[in-house]
Amino acid sequence: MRSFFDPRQLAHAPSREFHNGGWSAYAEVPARAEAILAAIGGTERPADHGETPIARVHAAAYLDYLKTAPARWLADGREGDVIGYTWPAVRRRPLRLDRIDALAGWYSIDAATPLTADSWTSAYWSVQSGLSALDAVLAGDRAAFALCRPPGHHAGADYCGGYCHLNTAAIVAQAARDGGVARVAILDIDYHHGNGTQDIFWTRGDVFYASIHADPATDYPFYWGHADEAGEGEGAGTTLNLPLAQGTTLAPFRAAQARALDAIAAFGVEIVVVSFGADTWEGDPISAFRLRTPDYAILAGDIAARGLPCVVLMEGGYAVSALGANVASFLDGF
Ligand code: SP5
Ligand code: ZN
Repeated sequence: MRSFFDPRQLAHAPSREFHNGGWSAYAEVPARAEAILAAIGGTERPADHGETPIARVHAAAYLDYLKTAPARWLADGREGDVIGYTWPAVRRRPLRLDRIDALAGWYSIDAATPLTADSWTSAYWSVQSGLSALDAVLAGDRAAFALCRPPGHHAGADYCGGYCHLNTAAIVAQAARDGGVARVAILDIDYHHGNGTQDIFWTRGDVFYASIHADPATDYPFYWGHADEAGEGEGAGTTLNLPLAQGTTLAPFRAAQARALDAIAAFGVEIVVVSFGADTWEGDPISAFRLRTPDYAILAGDIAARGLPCVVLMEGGYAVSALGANVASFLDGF
């Protein structure tokens, strides 16, 4: 399977994140990508598709914020990484302020996604890796892998969150649509609900979003991913949320994935974008499912057996010591 990665994806390295009432070391570290690279062998450098496919999904003002906020933060006398501390509960009115703290809250959903001067560059190349994997699949490959880092599925059209800045799964799905693919599905099997992806396609009838994740009653991102969220308008019925309890093992996860794949098959798609997180592993430091390393090959085999071309994108997975083996197991399963 062809795999894509650009070394510029390593540059983004915030020092810390704020969650559960205190500071922790940032979990989404560059060493994650290095561990995956060591386990899967060679990757190719992605082609540069420019900003046009990114701007098909993300708001221009948000892209400008990602590029300029770190310098503005320092110019305004702050230290370290850009991080918000106050958020508009509902964004009813347009943003009318130009203060960096207001921007940081406006364009984020949490305090666990700090921006550094390198965040834009790393996120940009993470997207390019995803788009190059799509190119391989559009050219006829059955599956291709993008070692996306930073990840993407928590990022919405105009906000970052959950270690994500640009939503590569959404950008790849939109690029497939723009390339003539009539119907696309996104299968999200990261431990966390992909609230950003869901939000981007919430009212869209051409992109199906199915997610298996920890019940938002117990896990981030809390406000999204409940079983009754199914899309609205033209998107009514094109979102499928399958939350599972902490402690979930292979059998119930596999059954939920079969349900998601049945729904995707019924929708009649030509391409599946897989948002793959290895934070479902039993030893993940911030998660609580109990999948084992060989389980990933079984889950990937079930996906491949459906016979649909797959663009596999890396999302989460924070146990660096096991991450390479877990990703290799998943890719071997194809
Ligand atoms: C892409 C992805 O996997 N993003 C995950 C973002 C999760 N951020 C919030 C982490 C909250 C961790 N709570 C840990 C409890 C450990 N006992
Ligand atoms: Zn996750």
